[in-house]
Parts: sequence; structure tokens; C-alpha cells
Amino acid sequence: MDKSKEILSKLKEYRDLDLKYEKGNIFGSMCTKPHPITLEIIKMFYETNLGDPGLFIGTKKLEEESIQMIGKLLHNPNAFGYIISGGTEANITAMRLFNNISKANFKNKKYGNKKNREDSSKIIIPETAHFSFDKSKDMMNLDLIRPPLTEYYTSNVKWVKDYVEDTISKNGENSISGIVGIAGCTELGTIDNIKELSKIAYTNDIPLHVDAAFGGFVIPFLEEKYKLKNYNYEFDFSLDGVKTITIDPHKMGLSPISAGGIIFRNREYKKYLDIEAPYLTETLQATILGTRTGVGAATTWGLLKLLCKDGYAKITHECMEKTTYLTNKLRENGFETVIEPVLNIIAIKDDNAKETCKKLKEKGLYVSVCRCTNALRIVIMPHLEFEHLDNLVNTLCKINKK
Ligand code: 0PR
Repeated sequence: MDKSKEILSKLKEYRDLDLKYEKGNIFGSMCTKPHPITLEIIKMFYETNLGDPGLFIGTKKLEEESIQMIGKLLHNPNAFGYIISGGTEANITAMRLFNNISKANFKNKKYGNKKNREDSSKIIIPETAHFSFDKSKDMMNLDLIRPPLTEYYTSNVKWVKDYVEDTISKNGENSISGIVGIAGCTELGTIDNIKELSKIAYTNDIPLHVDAAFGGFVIPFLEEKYKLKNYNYEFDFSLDGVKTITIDPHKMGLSPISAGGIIFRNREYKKYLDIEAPYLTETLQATILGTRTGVGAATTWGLLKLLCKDGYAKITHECMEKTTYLTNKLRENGFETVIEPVLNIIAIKDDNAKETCKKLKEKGLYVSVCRCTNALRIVIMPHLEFEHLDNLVNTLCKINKK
């Protein structure tokens, strides 16, 4: 056998150890089998580097056009941003932006008195936020202020308003560097009241970041019949306080990994992130990564053009239908959910969630668990079919002898 063939066959052996989405046993992932067209796109763009955009002018154009299309979806014709590695990088970028704006405002004495600028930037962020924000905290020494959750597992906006007003009245000036809201939280899929958070943010001149890494490719396509009365589904740039949004093509956007999106309200924000890069074709760089693939930009562009609104609406509809189906079937079999599912995520109450998760794994089914409450967590991604859901319920029943 020639050497390349030998290596490829060895690689295949390793690859065969991986689980496969199409087998229908991955229930805890926010990623899915990418759309088949992306295989062709990967081949075409595999050597591109958006870290040096002057060399890859076409790929850079695709990134800009992808951002414009996503901006339109999020009601912002002036959107600016990048297709980066994923939600983690997007959230860290937003925190870096808020931290830098805060430092610049202090320098410019926008908020006056020196003694009120503390070393760390205060960010108000819900308990339900993804752990990528804890990474930002580590990197930038942020002071994360955690409002309590409402009974619907959303950030308590009354608490946020009181906290902001109290802090400002105590200091006589604003010492809060940012607010974060989640549109589709990782564990339960809940959506914070971004409209109210936006009002608080706008009135007090505090930037608001929305983490819609998961929900960004779901909420805009959700039919009215799925909307629950205890949640407000507005989350995008149509709300004045929203300055940045994380929205990931490699989750419900059907793009292969890595494709994350960070979208800014406008280009003005770039200057707070720019670092001089004198030896590149573009001499200022704002992204965290330097050398970075253009594949994500190209697959995102391709899928937005191919699927359009109708395609994503169909995917969302199918996932929500399956979510309703599984919820009903679980209830018929005596299981309870933590909340009425808001998006295509179901949390099943279980005092021994970790133990159940282990037993399911022994049966070849992979679910995850919640951190905020004792529950199993199921994400209904496009790779899951009705028969896979039946299999999950049957196995759960056997484990629990229900
Ligand atoms: N923001 C939210 C709301 C998220 O849910 C996630 C990831 C991120 C940010 C970070 O995104 P990246 O992982 O792209 O950096 N949420 C899932 C999680 O951590 C990601 C995931 C995907 C987990 C596939 C497992 C898996 O098999 O749970």
C-alpha cells in the first residue's frame, strides 16, 4: 500500500471511533451534521486565511457579505462584524470591546472622577450565561455581577434596573461597563427579557451584549404558535441598547465547525479592538485570532444564500415539532420538564441526572445534564428523527422502570 493510502486508512480507524450524528444517539449537542453543500465549499476554501485579508480578497468579501446578511436578519443594515471560530470567541470579543470602551471612557474622563474607575470592569450577566464568559473574566479580570433568576430562568430585570440605578446614584456616575442578556441559554433555551434590559442599558449609556449563539438561528424563524406568553422574543438590533450580538452558524445555522458570528451595531466599535499589525496586508487587526480560516465565512455565505429564510424556517419548524412530540411523549410516560420548552431544548427533571446520564451512555445514548437545576438536557437538533426520540423515551422508561 502506498504511504498516503496507509495513513488515510489509519485515520479512518480513528475517525470510526467517533460518534456520528446520523446514528441518532447524540442528544446533548448544539452542533449537528452540516449541510452537504458545505463539503464542496470546504474543498474550495480550505487554504484561505482571513488573518491576512489582503491576500484573500474574495474570501474577505464573503465574510463582509455574510455579516450584512446576518445583520439584515437581525434588523440592522449597518451591521459590522466577523465570522470567527465560535460562540466562545464571539463572547470574549464582546467582553474585550466593553472592557476597552470602559477604559477609553475613563481615560477621556467621560465619567469624570478618577477614583470611581475600579481596576476591573463590572459586567451584569445572568447565572444562565455560558462558561465562555468565565473565560473572559479570567483573561480580563472582569467583575461579573449576577442578578437572581426569575421563576422562568431569565435574568431578573427589576433587580438589574435597581442595581444600575443604585450604583449610579451612589457613585454619582456610571461605573458599569456592560450588560449581557441571553437569547437561548445553553442549558434550558430560555430568552432573557432583552427589551427591558435594552431600555435600562440605553437610558444609562451602558452597552448591552446579546448571546444568541444558539437562538440567533432559531428565534427569527419561530412561528407564533410556539411562542410562550412568559417570554419576550425580541432580541436584536431593533432594540436601541443592543450593541453586539453573538450568533453562531455552526450551531443551528448548519455550518460545519468552526463558524461563529460576532456582530456589532456599526463599524464605530472596531477602533476599540484594533491592534497594529504592521506586516500584514491590512495593518489593523480586531479579531482575537490572527491566522484564521475563511471556510466559516464561505460556508455561512453559501448556506444563507441556499437556504434563505424559508429554509431556516423549515428547519426550525421541524425541530420545534419534534420538541413538542418528545415533551408530550415524556409527559405521557410520567416524566416532568423543568419548564415549558422555549426553544428546541428540553430539560427533564431528574434528581439523579448524572446517574441517569451514565446509564443512558451504557445503552449508547448521549444526553447532557443541567447545572442550574437537577435535570437531563436534550437538544433537538436536525439530526434527530422521531424514531430516535422514541428510542430515548423507551430507554429512559426502562432505566426508571416507568
Ligand atoms: N453561548 C451559548 C449560549 C452557547 O450555548 C455556547 C455553546 C457558546 C456560547 C459557546 O459556543 P462555542 O462552543 O461555539 O464556543 N454551547 C454548547 C455547550 O457548551 C456547545 C456544544 C456544542 C456543546 C456541541 C456540546 C456539543 O456536543 O454546551
